[in-house]
Amino acid sequence: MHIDHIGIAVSDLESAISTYEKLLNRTCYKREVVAEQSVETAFFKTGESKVELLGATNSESVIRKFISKRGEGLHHVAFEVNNLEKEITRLKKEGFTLLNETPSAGADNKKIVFLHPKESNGVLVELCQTVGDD
Ligand code: CMX
Repeated sequence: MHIDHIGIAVSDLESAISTYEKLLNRTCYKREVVAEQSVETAFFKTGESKVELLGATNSESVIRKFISKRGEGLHHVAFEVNNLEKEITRLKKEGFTLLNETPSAGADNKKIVFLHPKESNGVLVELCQTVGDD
């Protein structure tokens, strides 16, 4: 396992991309809408991990809700795993509640599940696996 990406909730994706291009001194290499999550993502490579900017695509988006409650900022940490199904079984045995037990489609060719932040010390945790890596 390693940190695949950190997700940062932003209210204006265009402006945040410009800020992070300056900050990281590199261009955003991919933008992708994840319709199922009502988010638009923008990715930056930072070594073996990535920074994922997250903008809301509609008023029902969890990103919109998050920003209105807590403001912009760190939204989640995503760990890449080798076998998502095995990890789901292991974590359930450990007493964690998965927000979705059936992996859903994430950005960047990943299948993903989330753990509620209340069960991981206030941090929303995403587990992801590259589709085709099983
Ligand atoms: N990090 C830390 N705490 C969070 C949080 C986050 N990202 N999102 C919500 N919370 C906190 C809230 O502040 C709130 O805390 P209090 O009870 O102390 O006020 C509590 O969790 C409940 O929050 P809520 O606003 O009532 O929101 P919900 O319970 O309706 O939803 C969550 C929270 C995590 C279940 C929901 O946002 C979710 O399903 N997230 C997973 C999906 C997601 O985030 N997708 C976007 C990423 C897309 C991608 O990377 O592909």
